[in-house]
Amino acid sequence: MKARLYGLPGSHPTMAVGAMLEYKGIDFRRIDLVPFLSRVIVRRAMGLPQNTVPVLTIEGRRIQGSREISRELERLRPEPPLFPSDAGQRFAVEEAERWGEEELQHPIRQVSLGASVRLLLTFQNLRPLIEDRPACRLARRAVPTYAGDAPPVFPPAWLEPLRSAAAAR
Ligand SMILES: N[C@@H](CCC(=O)N[C@@H](CS)C(=O)NCC(=O)O)C(=O)O
Repeated sequence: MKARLYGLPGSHPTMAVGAMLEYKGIDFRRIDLVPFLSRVIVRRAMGLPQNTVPVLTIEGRRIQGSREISRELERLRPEPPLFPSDAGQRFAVEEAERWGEEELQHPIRQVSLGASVRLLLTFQNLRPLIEDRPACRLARRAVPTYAGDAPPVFPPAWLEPLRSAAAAR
């Protein structure tokens, strides 16, 4: 059984799906999409209902979302199990998974200030406009290396306000 895991650099739900695949012993290749372009690829080219990753292709199917993927993996390869067989325990695990996805996942994106700003620094378009700011120095100290280097994909009009602010500093 072979799989392809589409993600984004730094995506924690994609990391979680990678861990599920490793736990199940399923061979997979991880493909990191370019941020923002990923939305078009996932929605338009792959024809999926949401514009987000993780997306897994496996056994001729395309599955989107970490919780949907965990269930499909359990169906395709029951052993070793991701969910307990006891109904009460399974309910508790599913509830923990729901909480992690619905309530914890997004606030972590917001509170991890150093990591978020460090992610911003992986955009070639943005880097020269922001890297002299104290928040970026903090981000580089907190996260010295960060996987990913996004090519210049932003329309010039989006960058203009940042350019003017940088020139005024
Ligand atoms: N809640 C979803 C994750 C959805 C999500 O927000 N994915 C992010 C990456 S961690 C994404 O694709 N962001 C791209 C964008 O919003 O453009 C899950 O657990 O599968």
